[in-house]
Amino acid sequence: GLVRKPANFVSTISDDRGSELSYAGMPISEVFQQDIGIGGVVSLLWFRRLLPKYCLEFLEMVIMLTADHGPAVSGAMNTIITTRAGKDLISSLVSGLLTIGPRFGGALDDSAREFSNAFSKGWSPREFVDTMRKQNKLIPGIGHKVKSRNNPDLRVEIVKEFVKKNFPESKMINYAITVEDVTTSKKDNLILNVDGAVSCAFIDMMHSCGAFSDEEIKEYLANGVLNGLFTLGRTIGFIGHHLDQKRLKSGLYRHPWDDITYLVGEKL
Ligand code: Q5B
Repeated sequence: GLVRKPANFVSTISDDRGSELSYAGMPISEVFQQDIGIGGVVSLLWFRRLLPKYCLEFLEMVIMLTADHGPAVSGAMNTIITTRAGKDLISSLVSGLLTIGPRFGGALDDSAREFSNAFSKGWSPREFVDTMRKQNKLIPGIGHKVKSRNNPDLRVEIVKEFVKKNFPESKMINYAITVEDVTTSKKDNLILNVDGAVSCAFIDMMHSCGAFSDEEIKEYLANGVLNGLFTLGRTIGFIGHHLDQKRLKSGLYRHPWDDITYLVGEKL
């Protein structure tokens, strides 16, 4: 009889073979009939299930509020410089995306891990801060170059407000806020930043919505879903910066000599 050739790939999120494309089993026509939005599409393609409405709104809100933070941040700078060097959209975008990491925009996964670990061990905020200091580690999700207690990051306020209004549970973000009390008592800019607020709120969302087992939550976090969310949002802004520079017909950028300290040949 016929021997079926074993498949080289397994895929579980979408299917384009029939008359209608489907996302996690939901036909594309229904995606629009049910008006599930970008949050719903992320929910289907990343989690293979349609999460409750407030979760979809949360995902969409995060994409909206991480979309851009001006031209001065690392990633936008890289994109702008690459565009001005004459490169195409994809190259400029990728050059910006490659800056997303532990210090800029990509602290979400580490933040989720460290805050969850501290919370599950029952550490007081002070114990958490002291333990991290002893280990010579900065707390991911804490600190900002320009935002501070006196110049609060409104994006973080929006996240906190949303969680308070819509989530059945908010243990992790509440814990993070108490950690922020300890860190800002040392230095005004050691606030809970956008990476930290989103990551802790996201953990609260996953635990409280009833759609995930503890194992699944661990796996999604370990697999980088949170930095993925920031990357998804910020892609909108980086493309915007590329198009902006093209529109402005900006020429090649060269950094001014007087903004570089040259120690060439000097004893350092
Ligand atoms: N100290 C963000 O540093 C920054 C501490 C800390 C304990 C901390 C720093 C940091 C963790 C990574 C993180 C995401 C590099 C930031 C983002 C998106 C963005 C960006 C935008 C957007 C800022 C001065 C003193 C030292 C340090 C202590 C600093 N951070 N202690 N835990 N986390 N955070 N990244 O101001 O005693 O004087 O030696 O790495 O969460 O990327 O808008 O720009 O949307 O695009 O340069 O918002 O906090 O301070 O490193 O000179 O430290 O504070 O130990 O203490 P700064 P440093 P001491 S959101």
